[in-house]
Amino acid sequence: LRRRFGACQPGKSLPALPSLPIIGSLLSLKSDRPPHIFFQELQRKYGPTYSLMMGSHNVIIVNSYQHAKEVLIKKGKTFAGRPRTVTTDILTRDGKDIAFADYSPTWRFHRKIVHGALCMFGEGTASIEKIICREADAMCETLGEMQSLAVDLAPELTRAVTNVICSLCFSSSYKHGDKEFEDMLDYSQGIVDTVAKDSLVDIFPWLQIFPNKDLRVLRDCVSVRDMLLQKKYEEHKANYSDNIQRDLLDALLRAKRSSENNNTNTQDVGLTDDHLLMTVGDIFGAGVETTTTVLKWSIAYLVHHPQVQAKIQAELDRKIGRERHPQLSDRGNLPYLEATIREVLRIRPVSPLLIPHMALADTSIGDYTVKRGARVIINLWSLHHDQKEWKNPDLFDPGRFLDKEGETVCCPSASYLPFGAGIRVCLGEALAKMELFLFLSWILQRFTLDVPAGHPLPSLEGKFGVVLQPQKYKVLACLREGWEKGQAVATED
Ligand code: HEM
Ligand code: PLO
Repeated sequence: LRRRFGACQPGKSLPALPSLPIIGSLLSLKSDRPPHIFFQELQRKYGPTYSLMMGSHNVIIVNSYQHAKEVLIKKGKTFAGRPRTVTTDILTRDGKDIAFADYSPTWRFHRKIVHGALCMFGEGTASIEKIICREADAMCETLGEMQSLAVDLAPELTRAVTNVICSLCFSSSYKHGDKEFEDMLDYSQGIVDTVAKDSLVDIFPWLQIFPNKDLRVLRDCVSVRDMLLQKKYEEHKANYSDNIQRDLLDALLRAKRSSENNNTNTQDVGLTDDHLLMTVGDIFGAGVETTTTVLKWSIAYLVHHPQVQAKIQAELDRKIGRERHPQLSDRGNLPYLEATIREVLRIRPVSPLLIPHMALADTSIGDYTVKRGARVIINLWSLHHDQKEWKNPDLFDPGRFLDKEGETVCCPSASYLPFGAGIRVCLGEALAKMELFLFLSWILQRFTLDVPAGHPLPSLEGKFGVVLQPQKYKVLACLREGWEKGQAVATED
């Protein structure tokens, strides 16, 4: 019968970790190592793709780029689902956002609106460049005031990045010392520390009935965040006009109003207040935490590798000089800086396990059978540290992303997906790349970053969570020699 209907051969079963009823493979998963490194090590015993049980859920771990691309690109639609978990449900009012929402018409619709709104500000349009440069300028001013002091740059980097996304989402920004900004820093760190860490409640939802400190912190932080989002939403509703679209929230409001006017059932596409709030919440949260994290990693690596910093500065001096500030159109002219950003995204991926995917139908990965409902974790850490693909993968070497002459940026391996790929690819890739380029070029044109005397070098060990964050560290930002005299003139609006 199978032959007659041309059905494919039944596939092989995936190598599997031992598993017990109820607890699944929990006993084999006990490790002091963070999950991305532990999953990478398990390859030695089970091969690059294997399965395990988290409670009653079948989870497939993919450690090779061949299988990763099959999941994300070739069979992208089949694997576009997202599993629901206790913690992400708390964050997103049961999956009413984009990143943690399952594949559905509502998800597609919201993704499309946000994509359209981000393109409106996107590359090529002057507005986004102006916004980022305004923040870069303010940040450099503040760094100048902190000269020769050992400082944690994180709050200033976060404020600059937050103001960019705040301008895009809400047309607002924060001043130094703003109380709302301080509250935002606190709740966001609380969320990063507790959400989607594959903690026990996500594996065994029934554990919610017991008091759980992490879950309490998460609920408290989410409620502070929701109040802030609600406030922005009310302000926008009060000042809304069909004729002007100021920002992303206006774009969402316009879509909601136009479907109401056309008598479409707004519930069908999920244009409820909850969906709108959770969608901006996603973009705001992703916009702040990811880019800030990469800037922190970049500075940590630059302090470890002063020769890389000097090479970027030489390139900046040669191609831009000191009479003007870097701008987006310089991007193609600064290959060493571009290669450094790529190398930071390789060696410390923001999202080392991406966000879990879920099979929406019975399918396969390579020769292996995969059942509908299986969760698939792409271990980006393994892809980016694969010995077969990268020479000395643990070495920080921007040169690996340059051709022999050192003039053109290239990608030496296909095992590189810092933003994911396929229909769930990152929505903010273009924005993040513009920000990283502009912030780093502005800082390095003017300052040299160093370890303060008596302080240790920044730790390069990441803190695993929904984003892989560096630990806190202090640096010295010293104005470069001669900068005071040859200071770039502020660009006219
Ligand atoms: C998803 C990386 C910045 C918005 C993702 C994913 C990765 C990623 C790996 C998951 C893909 C998957 O599950 O297959 C990064 C990196 C960034 C960055 C490395 C910075 C360097 C941003 C920014 C925004 C953003 C600035 C917002 C403007 C999103 C959204 C999703 C996402 C909404 C969910 C997409 C979906 O599930 O359909 N990102 N991201 N990201 N990112 Fe980013
Ligand atoms: C960061 C903390 C915020 O308070 C809420 C938030 C929303 C969207 C999340 C983001 C957090 C972390 C990074 C995520 C992003 C969606 C896509 C992005 C997971 C939890 C990545 C890198 O995949």
